[in-house]
Formats: sequence, C-alpha cells, structure tokens
Amino acid sequence: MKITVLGCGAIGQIWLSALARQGHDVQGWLRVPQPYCSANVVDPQGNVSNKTFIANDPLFLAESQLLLVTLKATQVSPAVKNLESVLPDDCPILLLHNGMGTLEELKGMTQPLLRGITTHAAMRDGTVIKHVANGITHIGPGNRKSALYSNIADTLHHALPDVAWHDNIRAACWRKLAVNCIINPLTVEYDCQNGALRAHAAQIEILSEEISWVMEREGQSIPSDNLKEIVFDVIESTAANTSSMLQDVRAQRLTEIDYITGFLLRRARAHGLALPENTRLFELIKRKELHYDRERIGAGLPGT
Ligand code: KPL
Repeated sequence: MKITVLGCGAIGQIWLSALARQGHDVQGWLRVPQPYCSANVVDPQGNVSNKTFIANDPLFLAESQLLLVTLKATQVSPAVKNLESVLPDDCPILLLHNGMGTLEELKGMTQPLLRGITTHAAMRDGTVIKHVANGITHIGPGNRKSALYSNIADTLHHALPDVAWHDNIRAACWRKLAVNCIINPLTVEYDCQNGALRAHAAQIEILSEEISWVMEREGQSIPSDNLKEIVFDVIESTAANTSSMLQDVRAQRLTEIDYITGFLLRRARAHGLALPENTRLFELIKRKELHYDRERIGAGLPGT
C-alpha cells in the first residue's frame, strides 16, 4: 500500500519504520518541506532500526492510499487542509493524536476521515526515538464517508500490532480524553512522572466526577468511580512515563491543552455545566504557556 505519514515525530517514525518493514511503500511529510526524513527507532526489545525515507513528494502524495497523521492536535487541521487538494478524493485520512476537536475542524473535507488513539509509548532521546512500550491503537470512522474502511485496521495491525476497529470510536476517544484531562495537567502541576500522581487521589476523584458529568450529557455515561479506576490503571501502567504535556512544558512547546481540557470545557459550557477543578488546571497550563517567552529570555534560549 502507498502510505504518506504526516508528522515525523516519535509516533510518526515508529509507524514509518513498521510500515516499511511490512513492505509498504511509505514517505514522510514534514511541515517544513525536506526531500528526505529518517526514522531512527529503538524498539521495546532494544533492536535498532535506522532508515531514510523520501519526504514531501507531491506525486507520491497524489497516489497515496492512506494519509496517516501523527501530528499533535494543535497542528492537525492546517496541515491536513493544506494537502486536501493534492490527495486523492478517496484516500482515507487517519488522525492519531491525543485530545478531541480536530474532526469538527475538518468537517468539510472531501476525503474519508478516520479517528484513532494509541497507547504505544515513545519518546525522543537526542536523535533517537525510544519506543518505550507496545500498546494498542484503536481506530474507527470519523465521518460518514469512512465507515467502509475497517480493512485499514487489518493492514495496520500487521505492521504494528495491536490495532482494533471500533464502529463507535468516539466512546474510546472520550475515555482517553478523560485520562488525559486528569493525568497530563496534574503531572505539570506537580512536575512529576505519572506514577507520582498516586499521592493525589482526592484531586483525581474531584476531576473524575466533573468529567463524568460531561460524559453523561454527551451520551458517554460512565460512573465517576469507574473513571477513577481507569485513571489509576493508566497511572500504574505508565508510572515511569513523563506525560506528553509535561514534556511539552519542559521544552517550552505549545501543549495540547486546548484539545484536551479545552475540549472538555467547551462541551461542558454547551451543556451549561461548570467544572471548577478542570477550569483551574486549564488556566494553570495556559499561564505556563504564556510565560514561556519570558522564561526563554531569562534562560537565554532562542525564540520559536
Ligand atoms: O497519553 C498520555 C500522555 O502522556 O499524553 C498518558 C496516557 C498520560 C501517558 O503518559
């Protein structure tokens, strides 16, 4: 299959090398155009794979049978809209990112949209991508045109298992959103790895309760105790992780807060609900982002 991977960060590089290993014809697509991109990945067993791929080839893009988008939520819409006119009309676009709200931004797209979330854990270490832990990628239809593309789950599963198809992917997205609304900003507040959140059970309980109110109104009902259990399971299974949001804050990059807690608060507002603790965390992260520049100047770091 001919596949373009848009976004060549940690998750993008893992997919590029896994798909190429499976015999697919792949190219990378970088927001700052380059003729080549490399995937330098150490898998969870310690095996190293270092490959170079062609990148930003419009002819390849025009023949692609899948566009796999591994950008952060904040970058997805402008980057995807930019490729719309070159991509074949029937080329499915799979959005793989934390948070929600991009499907709404891409509502008018010609191509079929698929939505996915993944629990594969990967991080950049210098020029190397460490695929820290295998996980599951859940995918499903993101618009009406994409319901017939469940075969893509099979193709992707053979390259980087596990991949599961869900007719109702929104339910899986909401559960992942709930986990990210709790773990990501709290790790920033306490500047800690995920495991250290075990000490903040009371705060997690309040956040779970607020989120469960919104999920109920959204038709995704889940008792707040179950939500809390899911969050504690993730805290245990990712105890040694530095959350993506804390990595962003430490590197003074824009976080995905607008698509995580921001999306939750927008839905809460639509239902007339107030979520004080989630609002406080949202504002805390926004304040951190606002102060990046000053900290950069203070630390003598170059601007973005
Ligand atoms: O998805 C994550 C993230 O860091 O963004 C969690 C589940 C919190 C794991 O670190």
